[in-house]
Amino acid sequence: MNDRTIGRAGFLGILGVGAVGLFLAKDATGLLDRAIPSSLSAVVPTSGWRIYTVGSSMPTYDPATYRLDVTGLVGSPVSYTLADLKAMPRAEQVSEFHCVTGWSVIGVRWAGVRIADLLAAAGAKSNVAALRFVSAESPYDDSLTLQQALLPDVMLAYEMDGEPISRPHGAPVRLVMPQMYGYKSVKWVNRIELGATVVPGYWEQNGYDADAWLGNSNGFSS
Ligand SMILES: Nc1nc2c(c(=O)[nH]1)N[C@H]1C(S)=C(S)[C@@H](COP(=O)(O)O)O[C@H]1N2
Ligand SMILES: [Mo]
Repeated sequence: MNDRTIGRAGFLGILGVGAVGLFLAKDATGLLDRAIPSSLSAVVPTSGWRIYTVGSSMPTYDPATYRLDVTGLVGSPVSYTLADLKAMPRAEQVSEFHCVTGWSVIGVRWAGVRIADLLAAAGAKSNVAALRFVSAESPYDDSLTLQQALLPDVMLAYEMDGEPISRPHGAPVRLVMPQMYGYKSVKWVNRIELGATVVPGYWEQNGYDADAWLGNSNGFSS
């Protein structure tokens, strides 16, 4: 098993070794210690991306066939190409990314579409209270409340560090939710379902908190 194809067992396995890693981390990552919430610094064993999937292969982006469908509480379902998404107001940010297993990446540059702009374009109904982000990598999905999705640093990103999002990182679009653990940041998003209630996501069905706030959810103890 390697990080590129790490699955559910790998995720849970890494949780097991996290406690060992933290003893190495304390002195080695002074920079990280300062950059992340102090409650997190003790459990950061490394820095740098690890590529996660729950399936055995990564979805392939084909510009000719890719669509982002917005369904549910919307006037009528809409379907966007990547070009359509890029024609919406462009947002940029630099944010941190923290996986619940203990690794972090700071200073990630993202560009993409704010959820508010997407909802406006799609004609979302006023009774939308939750958004379910569905991955082309079945069965991965996760949801946010409307309030969470409208936080100013949440976006549907199509660029990372100045380049189109690569296939391992979720091409062509992934969710970015920096204030929650990485499992909320669904890769290879191809459908957003607008609903009235939050639907428990892939990892929530495995015991993780739906409200996966950094340092304030069950990520450490489970
Ligand atoms: N489709 C999909 N999205 C996913 C995951 C996954 O396995 N499949 N893993 C999540 C987790 S647990 C983390 S920490 C991040 C990791 O992002 P990266 O693979 O770009 O490093 O993606 C999240 N989004
Ligand atoms: Mo994660």
